[in-house]
Amino acid sequence: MEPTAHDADEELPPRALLLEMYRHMLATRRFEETCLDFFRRGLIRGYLHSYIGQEAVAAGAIAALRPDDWIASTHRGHGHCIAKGADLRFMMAEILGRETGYCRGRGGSMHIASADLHHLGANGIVGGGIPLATGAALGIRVQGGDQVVICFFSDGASNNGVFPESLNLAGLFRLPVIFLLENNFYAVSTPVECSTGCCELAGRGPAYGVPGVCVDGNDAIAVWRETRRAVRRARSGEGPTLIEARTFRWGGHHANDPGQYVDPERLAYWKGRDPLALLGREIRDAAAVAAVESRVEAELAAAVEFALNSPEPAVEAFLAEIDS
Ligand SMILES: Cc1ncc(C[n+]2csc(CCOP(=O)(O)OP(=O)(O)O)c2C)c(N)n1
Repeated sequence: MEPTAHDADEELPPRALLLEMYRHMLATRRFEETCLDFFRRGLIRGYLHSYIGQEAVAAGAIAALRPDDWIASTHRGHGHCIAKGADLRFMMAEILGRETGYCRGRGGSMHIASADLHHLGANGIVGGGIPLATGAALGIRVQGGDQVVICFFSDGASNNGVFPESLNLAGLFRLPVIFLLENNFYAVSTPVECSTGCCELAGRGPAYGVPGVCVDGNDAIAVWRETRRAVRRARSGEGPTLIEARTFRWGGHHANDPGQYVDPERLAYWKGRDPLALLGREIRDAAAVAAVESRVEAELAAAVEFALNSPEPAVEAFLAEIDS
């Protein structure tokens, strides 16, 4: 199955939405660059998985949602969180382990969640969000709501047993969930062709009564268009869709992994298809793009200042929580 790109004859997102998608993608890129720098300076504890290169998937998909729709995310989840409208100050504080963070510094990079944002959470367990999102979709159905859930996960997670189990239930009950498989072609250092006998991952959906589509994951407009179609389907009671968005990680698996196993030519090909540059070209308005850039820089600077000046959780409070 060849991934679809958007074509010039098709309806574009409204201009304000295009700019919002661009803002979320640029904020993610700059946020991730800052986090990598902080990690190397020893300011971030634990792991850090960068979303650089994949920004168009989160921004394009979430642009098709209403604010009261839900998402479930992964260990590589900063882009999803930003596109869902997160405040960079509380995100940065969380990642730096500060009391002012989304989860009061207890979660860190891999565990940001916010009920206010309708974000079910990033997840350190590969595939962990898939049954969670399916359950949330069942909850919406039982309560008679019309929200939908997007579940982000990647190629490695799609080999976990919870994936077919969840697709089976979602297909059977026609649940309002969109399985958004970000195929970045690697699970840590294992290329997708070494972990499955069939690399056409979108093709796994129809076996469970779930339509599967494959989209160019570096083309934010194409991702928005396919997700909007899937959202309409889910909201009208027709059930789930599996979207395989093909994209690429621009670095190793995490901040400490130089990614030397990745073929440099392949990486160069994907860097030549920078999702930000592709969307920037569509906007064709240098002044509007410059305004977005200034806003992102200002918000990021404010986030860094806020986080660095925030307190770490007090040891006594932390121990009291464990005891209670
Ligand atoms: C259930 C489980 N198994 C293994 C791991 C260790 N692990 C962390 S990330 C990762 C690779 C995940 O690959 P993929 O789902 O393709 O996501 P990507 O890192 O490419 O975004 C693995 C195996 C884990 N965290 N959870």
